[in-house]
Amino acid sequence: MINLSELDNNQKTSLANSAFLKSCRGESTDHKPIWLMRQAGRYQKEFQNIRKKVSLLELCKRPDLVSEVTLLPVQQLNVDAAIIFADILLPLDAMGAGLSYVEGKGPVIENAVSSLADMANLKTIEPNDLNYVMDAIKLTRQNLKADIPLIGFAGAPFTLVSYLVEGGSTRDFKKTKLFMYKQSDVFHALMETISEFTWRYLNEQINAGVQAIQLFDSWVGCLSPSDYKQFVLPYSKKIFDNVKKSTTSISHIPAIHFATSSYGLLELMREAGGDVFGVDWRAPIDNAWQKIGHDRAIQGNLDPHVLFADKKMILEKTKEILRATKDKHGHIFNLGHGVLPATSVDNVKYLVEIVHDLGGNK
Ligand code: 1CP
Repeated sequence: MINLSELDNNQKTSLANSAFLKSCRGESTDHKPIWLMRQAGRYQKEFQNIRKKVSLLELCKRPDLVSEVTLLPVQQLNVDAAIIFADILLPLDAMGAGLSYVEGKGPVIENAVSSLADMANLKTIEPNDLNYVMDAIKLTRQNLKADIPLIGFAGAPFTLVSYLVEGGSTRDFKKTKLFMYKQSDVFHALMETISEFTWRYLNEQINAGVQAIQLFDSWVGCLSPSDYKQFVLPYSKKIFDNVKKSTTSISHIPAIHFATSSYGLLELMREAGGDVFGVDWRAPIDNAWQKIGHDRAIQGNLDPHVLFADKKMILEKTKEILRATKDKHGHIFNLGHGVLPATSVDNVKYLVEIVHDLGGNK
Protein backbone atom coordinates (compact mmCIF):
# COMPACT_ATOMS: atom_id res chain seq x y z
CA MET A 1 0.00 0.00 0.00
CA ILE A 2 1.31 3.44 -0.85
CA ASN A 3 0.54 6.85 0.45
CA LEU A 4 0.50 10.02 -1.64
CA SER A 5 3.67 11.12 0.11
CA GLU A 6 5.25 7.95 -1.28
CA LEU A 7 4.41 8.84 -4.88
CA ASP A 8 7.68 9.69 -6.57
CA ASN A 9 8.31 13.22 -7.78
CA ASN A 10 7.83 12.29 -11.44
CA GLN A 11 4.41 10.96 -10.71
CA LYS A 12 3.47 13.96 -8.61
CA THR A 13 4.50 16.24 -11.48
CA SER A 14 2.63 14.30 -14.14
CA LEU A 15 -0.49 14.25 -11.96
CA ALA A 16 -0.24 17.97 -11.24
CA ASN A 17 0.13 18.62 -14.99
CA SER A 18 -2.86 16.48 -15.96
CA ALA A 19 -5.57 18.30 -17.95
CA PHE A 20 -8.08 17.62 -15.16
CA LEU A 21 -6.05 19.17 -12.33
CA LYS A 22 -4.88 22.07 -14.51
CA SER A 23 -8.49 22.86 -15.36
CA CYS A 24 -9.44 22.67 -11.67
CA ARG A 25 -6.84 25.41 -11.15
CA GLY A 26 -8.17 27.43 -14.11
CA GLU A 27 -5.01 26.88 -16.19
CA SER A 28 -4.84 26.27 -19.96
CA THR A 29 -4.66 22.66 -21.17
CA ASP A 30 -3.75 20.88 -24.40
CA HIS A 31 -7.20 19.23 -24.48
CA LYS A 32 -10.47 19.61 -22.62
CA PRO A 33 -10.69 17.13 -19.72
CA ILE A 34 -13.78 15.00 -19.26
CA TRP A 35 -14.95 12.51 -16.65
CA LEU A 36 -18.49 11.43 -15.85
CA MET A 37 -20.35 11.16 -12.58
CA ARG A 38 -21.32 7.49 -12.11
CA GLN A 39 -18.85 6.56 -14.84
CA ALA A 40 -18.60 3.11 -13.25
CA GLY A 41 -21.97 1.43 -13.08
CA ARG A 42 -24.85 -0.57 -14.39
CA TYR A 43 -24.48 0.50 -18.02
CA GLN A 44 -21.25 -1.53 -18.25
CA LYS A 45 -21.55 -5.30 -18.62
CA GLU A 46 -18.33 -5.86 -16.65
CA PHE A 47 -19.92 -4.01 -13.72
CA GLN A 48 -23.16 -5.99 -14.06
CA ASN A 49 -21.17 -9.23 -13.96
CA ILE A 50 -19.51 -8.23 -10.68
CA ARG A 51 -22.86 -7.11 -9.23
CA LYS A 52 -24.36 -10.54 -10.02
CA LYS A 53 -21.95 -11.98 -7.46
CA VAL A 54 -21.99 -9.32 -4.71
CA SER A 55 -24.40 -6.71 -3.36
CA LEU A 56 -23.54 -3.03 -3.72
CA LEU A 57 -22.55 -2.79 -0.05
CA GLU A 58 -20.36 -5.91 -0.30
CA LEU A 59 -18.74 -4.48 -3.41
CA CYS A 60 -17.96 -1.17 -1.65
CA LYS A 61 -16.29 -3.10 1.18
CA ARG A 62 -14.00 -5.15 -1.11
CA PRO A 63 -10.98 -2.99 -2.08
CA ASP A 64 -9.94 -5.47 -4.80
CA LEU A 65 -13.33 -5.21 -6.54
CA VAL A 66 -13.59 -1.46 -5.92
CA SER A 67 -10.22 -0.98 -7.60
CA GLU A 68 -11.27 -3.12 -10.57
CA VAL A 69 -14.54 -1.22 -11.01
CA THR A 70 -12.92 2.21 -10.57
CA LEU A 71 -10.43 1.45 -13.35
CA LEU A 72 -13.06 0.22 -15.82
CA PRO A 73 -14.06 3.63 -17.24
CA VAL A 74 -10.43 4.76 -17.49
CA GLN A 75 -9.56 1.70 -19.57
CA GLN A 76 -12.79 1.59 -21.53
CA LEU A 77 -13.66 5.25 -22.12
CA ASN A 78 -10.36 7.14 -21.94
CA VAL A 79 -11.70 9.64 -19.36
CA ASP A 80 -9.27 12.11 -17.75
CA ALA A 81 -9.97 11.22 -14.11
CA ALA A 82 -11.10 8.25 -12.04
CA ILE A 83 -13.52 8.51 -9.12
CA ILE A 84 -13.18 5.99 -6.35
CA PHE A 85 -16.11 3.60 -6.44
CA ALA A 86 -18.12 4.05 -3.24
CA ASP A 87 -21.46 5.58 -2.30
CA ILE A 88 -22.35 8.75 -0.45
CA LEU A 89 -24.58 6.73 1.91
CA LEU A 90 -21.82 4.49 3.34
CA PRO A 91 -21.43 6.64 6.48
CA LEU A 92 -25.12 5.97 7.25
CA ASP A 93 -24.36 2.23 7.21
CA ALA A 94 -21.53 2.79 9.71
CA MET A 95 -23.88 4.87 11.89
CA GLY A 96 -26.21 1.87 12.18
CA ALA A 97 -29.02 3.55 10.25
CA GLY A 98 -29.86 0.21 8.58
CA LEU A 99 -28.86 1.01 5.00
CA SER A 100 -29.75 -1.40 2.22
CA TYR A 101 -30.17 -1.04 -1.52
CA VAL A 102 -33.38 -2.56 -2.78
CA GLU A 103 -33.65 -3.64 -6.41
CA GLY A 104 -35.88 -1.24 -8.30
CA LYS A 105 -36.31 1.04 -5.30
CA GLY A 106 -32.86 2.39 -4.53
CA PRO A 107 -31.49 3.05 -1.05
CA VAL A 108 -33.64 2.25 2.00
CA ILE A 109 -32.86 3.45 5.55
CA GLU A 110 -34.50 1.17 8.08
CA ASN A 111 -33.93 3.41 11.11
CA ALA A 112 -35.05 6.73 9.66
CA VAL A 113 -34.70 9.73 11.96
CA SER A 114 -37.71 11.79 13.02
CA SER A 115 -36.80 12.85 16.56
CA LEU A 116 -33.96 13.57 18.95
CA ALA A 117 -34.36 10.04 20.37
CA ASP A 118 -33.87 8.52 16.88
CA MET A 119 -30.78 10.64 16.40
CA ALA A 120 -29.41 9.54 19.78
CA ASN A 121 -29.66 5.92 18.60
CA LEU A 122 -27.17 6.54 15.79
CA LYS A 123 -23.58 5.55 16.47
CA THR A 124 -20.91 8.23 16.57
CA ILE A 125 -18.57 7.37 13.73
CA GLU A 126 -14.96 8.06 12.88
CA PRO A 127 -13.37 8.01 9.41
CA ASN A 128 -11.60 4.77 10.33
CA ASP A 129 -15.01 3.07 10.54
CA LEU A 130 -14.82 3.37 6.75
CA ASN A 131 -11.23 2.19 6.45
CA TYR A 132 -12.26 -0.05 3.56
CA VAL A 133 -12.65 3.15 1.46
CA MET A 134 -9.11 4.24 2.35
CA ASP A 135 -7.75 0.75 1.55
CA ALA A 136 -9.52 0.87 -1.81
CA ILE A 137 -8.01 4.30 -2.55
CA LYS A 138 -4.48 3.07 -1.75
CA LEU A 139 -4.88 -0.01 -3.94
CA THR A 140 -6.50 1.92 -6.79
CA ARG A 141 -3.80 4.61 -6.76
CA GLN A 142 -1.27 1.81 -7.16
CA ASN A 143 -3.12 0.27 -10.10
CA LEU A 144 -4.13 3.48 -11.86
CA LYS A 145 -2.13 5.00 -14.73
CA ALA A 146 0.44 7.36 -13.25
CA ASP A 147 -0.97 10.46 -14.94
CA ILE A 148 -4.67 9.92 -14.12
CA PRO A 149 -5.92 11.75 -11.02
CA LEU A 150 -8.16 9.90 -8.58
CA ILE A 151 -11.16 11.75 -7.12
CA GLY A 152 -12.46 11.05 -3.61
CA PHE A 153 -15.89 12.15 -2.45
CA ALA A 154 -18.53 12.43 0.23
CA GLY A 155 -22.18 13.34 0.45
CA ALA A 156 -22.87 16.82 1.79
CA PRO A 157 -24.70 17.05 5.14
CA PHE A 158 -28.02 18.25 3.70
CA THR A 159 -28.17 15.46 1.12
CA LEU A 160 -27.27 12.82 3.73
CA VAL A 161 -29.80 14.20 6.23
CA SER A 162 -32.47 14.03 3.51
CA TYR A 163 -31.91 10.26 3.17
CA LEU A 164 -31.80 9.80 6.95
CA VAL A 165 -35.08 11.66 7.48
CA GLU A 166 -36.99 10.42 4.42
CA GLY A 167 -35.80 6.83 4.88
CA GLY A 168 -34.80 6.70 1.20
CA SER A 169 -35.29 8.63 -2.03
CA THR A 170 -37.96 11.29 -2.35
CA ARG A 171 -39.32 13.71 -4.92
CA ASP A 172 -40.65 16.51 -2.73
CA PHE A 173 -38.38 16.43 0.36
CA LYS A 174 -41.47 17.06 2.46
CA LYS A 175 -40.33 15.17 5.57
CA THR A 176 -36.89 16.77 5.38
CA LYS A 177 -38.28 20.29 5.09
CA LEU A 178 -40.82 19.83 7.88
CA PHE A 179 -38.11 18.36 10.08
CA MET A 180 -35.88 21.34 9.28
CA TYR A 181 -38.61 23.90 10.09
CA LYS A 182 -40.32 22.17 13.03
CA GLN A 183 -37.38 20.47 14.77
CA SER A 184 -34.67 22.91 13.81
CA ASP A 185 -32.52 22.07 16.84
CA VAL A 186 -32.35 18.38 15.97
CA PHE A 187 -31.81 19.22 12.30
CA HIS A 188 -28.87 21.51 13.20
CA ALA A 189 -27.44 18.87 15.52
CA LEU A 190 -27.54 16.25 12.75
CA MET A 191 -25.97 18.67 10.24
CA GLU A 192 -23.23 19.45 12.78
CA THR A 193 -22.47 15.79 13.48
CA ILE A 194 -22.36 14.90 9.80
CA SER A 195 -20.26 17.90 8.77
CA GLU A 196 -17.69 17.20 11.52
CA PHE A 197 -17.40 13.62 10.29
CA THR A 198 -17.30 14.63 6.62
CA TRP A 199 -14.30 16.95 6.60
CA ARG A 200 -12.29 14.41 8.55
CA TYR A 201 -13.43 11.61 6.21
CA LEU A 202 -12.38 13.66 3.16
CA ASN A 203 -9.01 14.42 4.72
CA GLU A 204 -8.47 10.69 5.34
CA GLN A 205 -9.21 10.07 1.66
CA ILE A 206 -6.63 12.73 0.78
CA ASN A 207 -4.10 11.06 3.09
CA ALA A 208 -4.87 7.73 1.40
CA GLY A 209 -4.01 9.18 -2.03
CA VAL A 210 -6.80 11.04 -3.88
CA GLN A 211 -5.84 14.13 -5.92
CA ALA A 212 -9.20 15.95 -5.72
CA ILE A 213 -12.40 15.67 -3.73
CA GLN A 214 -16.03 16.24 -4.63
CA LEU A 215 -18.79 17.11 -2.19
CA PHE A 216 -22.13 15.86 -3.54
CA ASP A 217 -24.98 18.07 -2.37
CA SER A 218 -27.17 16.47 -5.00
CA TRP A 219 -30.56 17.47 -3.59
CA VAL A 220 -29.92 20.86 -1.99
CA GLY A 221 -31.49 22.58 -5.02
CA CYS A 222 -34.91 21.88 -3.44
CA LEU A 223 -34.25 24.71 -0.95
CA SER A 224 -34.79 28.46 -1.23
CA PRO A 225 -31.65 30.63 -1.10
CA SER A 226 -32.71 31.90 2.31
CA ASP A 227 -33.06 28.37 3.72
CA TYR A 228 -29.76 27.38 2.13
CA LYS A 229 -28.08 30.27 3.88
CA GLN A 230 -29.66 29.51 7.24
CA PHE A 231 -29.66 25.72 7.33
CA VAL A 232 -26.90 24.51 5.01
CA LEU A 233 -24.20 27.05 4.18
CA PRO A 234 -22.45 27.11 7.58
CA TYR A 235 -22.02 23.32 7.53
CA SER A 236 -20.81 23.02 3.94
CA LYS A 237 -18.47 25.95 4.61
CA LYS A 238 -17.01 24.20 7.63
CA ILE A 239 -16.21 21.18 5.45
CA PHE A 240 -14.46 23.21 2.72
CA ASP A 241 -12.58 25.36 5.25
CA ASN A 242 -11.25 22.34 7.11
CA VAL A 243 -10.37 20.31 4.03
CA LYS A 244 -8.46 23.29 2.70
CA LYS A 245 -6.62 23.92 5.94
CA SER A 246 -5.18 20.47 6.21
CA THR A 247 -4.27 20.06 2.55
CA THR A 248 -2.06 23.07 2.02
CA SER A 249 0.91 21.13 3.33
CA ILE A 250 0.41 18.32 0.78
CA SER A 251 -0.06 20.68 -2.20
CA HIS A 252 -3.45 22.01 -3.08
CA ILE A 253 -6.15 19.39 -3.48
CA PRO A 254 -9.03 20.94 -5.45
CA ALA A 255 -12.51 20.64 -4.02
CA ILE A 256 -15.50 20.25 -6.34
CA HIS A 257 -18.85 21.46 -5.02
CA PHE A 258 -21.75 19.77 -6.82
CA ALA A 259 -25.52 20.16 -6.70
CA THR A 260 -28.44 19.79 -9.09
CA SER A 261 -31.09 22.50 -9.66
CA SER A 262 -28.61 24.90 -8.08
CA TYR A 263 -28.88 27.96 -10.35
CA GLY A 264 -30.57 30.07 -7.64
CA LEU A 265 -27.98 29.01 -5.07
CA LEU A 266 -24.70 29.42 -6.95
CA GLU A 267 -23.52 32.62 -5.27
CA LEU A 268 -24.20 31.10 -1.85
CA MET A 269 -22.54 27.81 -2.80
CA ARG A 270 -19.49 29.80 -3.80
CA GLU A 271 -19.56 31.48 -0.40
CA ALA A 272 -19.66 28.02 1.22
CA GLY A 273 -16.55 27.03 -0.72
CA GLY A 274 -15.02 25.00 -3.50
CA ASP A 275 -12.54 25.47 -6.34
CA VAL A 276 -14.77 23.89 -8.99
CA PHE A 277 -18.57 24.04 -9.20
CA GLY A 278 -20.53 21.14 -10.68
CA VAL A 279 -23.73 22.32 -12.40
CA ASP A 280 -26.57 20.56 -14.19
CA TRP A 281 -28.28 21.31 -17.52
CA ARG A 282 -31.15 23.36 -16.12
CA ALA A 283 -29.23 26.56 -16.82
CA PRO A 284 -26.86 27.38 -19.71
CA ILE A 285 -23.33 26.72 -18.52
CA ASP A 286 -22.06 30.22 -19.46
CA ASN A 287 -24.80 31.84 -17.35
CA ALA A 288 -23.97 29.57 -14.42
CA TRP A 289 -20.26 30.36 -14.76
CA GLN A 290 -21.01 34.08 -14.83
CA LYS A 291 -22.87 33.75 -11.52
CA ILE A 292 -20.11 31.70 -9.90
CA GLY A 293 -17.36 33.97 -11.21
CA HIS A 294 -14.65 33.14 -13.74
CA ASP A 295 -12.01 32.93 -11.02
CA ARG A 296 -13.50 29.52 -10.18
CA ALA A 297 -13.60 26.45 -12.44
CA ILE A 298 -16.83 24.83 -13.62
CA GLN A 299 -17.85 21.23 -14.30
CA GLY A 300 -20.79 20.00 -16.37
CA ASN A 301 -23.36 20.06 -17.80
CA LEU A 302 -24.76 17.70 -20.45
CA ASP A 303 -28.17 16.20 -19.68
CA PRO A 304 -27.47 12.44 -19.22
CA HIS A 305 -30.56 11.66 -21.32
CA VAL A 306 -28.79 13.10 -24.39
CA LEU A 307 -26.68 9.92 -24.38
CA PHE A 308 -29.80 7.97 -25.39
CA ALA A 309 -30.11 10.02 -28.60
CA ASP A 310 -28.33 9.41 -31.91
CA LYS A 311 -24.76 10.57 -32.52
CA LYS A 312 -25.87 13.62 -34.47
CA MET A 313 -27.85 14.92 -31.48
CA ILE A 314 -25.03 14.03 -29.04
CA LEU A 315 -22.63 16.02 -31.22
CA GLU A 316 -24.98 19.00 -31.44
CA LYS A 317 -25.64 19.17 -27.69
CA THR A 318 -21.96 18.67 -26.85
CA LYS A 319 -20.92 21.44 -29.24
CA GLU A 320 -23.36 23.82 -27.52
CA ILE A 321 -21.48 23.34 -24.24
CA LEU A 322 -18.08 23.58 -25.93
CA ARG A 323 -19.13 26.81 -27.65
CA ALA A 324 -20.41 28.31 -24.39
CA THR A 325 -17.09 27.60 -22.62
CA LYS A 326 -14.80 28.34 -25.57
CA ASP A 327 -11.77 30.58 -24.97
CA LYS A 328 -11.93 30.16 -21.21
CA HIS A 329 -9.75 28.02 -18.99
CA GLY A 330 -11.21 25.97 -16.18
CA HIS A 331 -14.03 23.97 -17.73
CA ILE A 332 -14.17 20.25 -16.98
CA PHE A 333 -16.68 18.49 -19.19
CA ASN A 334 -19.11 16.23 -17.34
CA LEU A 335 -22.76 15.33 -17.32
CA GLY A 336 -25.10 17.43 -15.21
CA HIS A 337 -25.85 14.31 -13.13
CA GLY A 338 -24.82 10.65 -13.17
CA VAL A 339 -24.72 8.29 -16.17
CA LEU A 340 -28.12 6.55 -16.32
CA PRO A 341 -28.28 2.75 -16.03
CA ALA A 342 -29.34 1.83 -19.61
CA THR A 343 -26.93 4.22 -21.39
CA SER A 344 -25.04 2.79 -24.39
CA VAL A 345 -21.31 2.37 -23.72
CA ASP A 346 -20.71 3.24 -27.36
CA ASN A 347 -22.39 6.62 -26.96
CA VAL A 348 -20.38 7.37 -23.82
CA LYS A 349 -17.16 6.55 -25.71
CA TYR A 350 -18.31 8.79 -28.54
CA LEU A 351 -18.90 11.67 -26.11
CA VAL A 352 -15.39 11.36 -24.65
CA GLU A 353 -13.92 11.25 -28.16
CA ILE A 354 -15.69 14.37 -29.41
CA VAL A 355 -14.89 16.37 -26.27
CA HIS A 356 -11.21 15.44 -26.70
CA ASP A 357 -11.27 16.18 -30.44
CA LEU A 358 -13.27 19.39 -30.46
CA GLY A 359 -12.85 20.79 -26.95
CA GLY A 360 -10.86 23.94 -26.52
CA ASN A 361 -11.07 25.63 -29.88
CA LYS A 362 -14.23 24.78 -31.81
O1 1CP B 1 -26.96 -1.73 -7.79
C1 1CP B 1 -26.27 -0.79 -8.15
O2 1CP B 1 -25.32 -0.97 -8.88
C2 1CP B 1 -26.75 0.50 -7.56
C3 1CP B 1 -26.43 1.79 -8.24
C4 1CP B 1 -25.44 2.60 -7.44
C5 1CP B 1 -24.12 2.89 -7.83
C6 1CP B 1 -23.42 2.47 -9.10
C7 1CP B 1 -25.65 3.19 -6.17
C8 1CP B 1 -26.87 3.12 -5.33
N1 1CP B 1 -24.47 3.83 -5.79
C9 1CP B 1 -23.52 3.67 -6.78
C10 1CP B 1 -22.14 4.17 -6.74
C11 1CP B 1 -21.95 5.62 -6.57
N2 1CP B 1 -22.77 6.48 -5.86
C12 1CP B 1 -20.85 6.38 -7.02
C13 1CP B 1 -19.68 5.72 -7.73
C14 1CP B 1 -18.65 6.44 -8.35
C15 1CP B 1 -18.92 6.89 -9.77
O3 1CP B 1 -19.42 8.02 -9.96
O4 1CP B 1 -18.54 6.15 -10.71
C16 1CP B 1 -21.06 7.71 -6.64
C17 1CP B 1 -20.21 8.93 -6.92
C18 1CP B 1 -22.26 7.75 -5.91
C19 1CP B 1 -22.80 8.96 -5.28
C20 1CP B 1 -24.23 8.97 -4.90
N3 1CP B 1 -24.99 7.99 -4.34
C21 1CP B 1 -25.03 10.13 -4.95
C22 1CP B 1 -24.50 11.46 -5.41
C23 1CP B 1 -24.58 11.55 -6.89
C24 1CP B 1 -25.96 11.62 -7.40
O5 1CP B 1 -26.36 10.70 -8.13
O6 1CP B 1 -26.64 12.62 -7.06
C25 1CP B 1 -26.30 9.83 -4.48
C26 1CP B 1 -27.50 10.76 -4.34
C27 1CP B 1 -26.26 8.47 -4.07
C28 1CP B 1 -27.38 7.72 -3.46
C29 1CP B 1 -27.67 6.52 -4.25
N4 1CP B 1 -26.96 5.35 -4.18
C30 1CP B 1 -27.45 4.46 -5.08
C31 1CP B 1 -28.52 5.08 -5.78
C32 1CP B 1 -29.36 4.43 -6.85
C33 1CP B 1 -28.64 6.39 -5.27
C34 1CP B 1 -29.56 7.49 -5.75
C35 1CP B 1 -30.95 7.20 -5.38
C36 1CP B 1 -31.85 8.39 -5.42
O7 1CP B 1 -32.22 8.83 -6.52
O8 1CP B 1 -32.17 8.88 -4.33
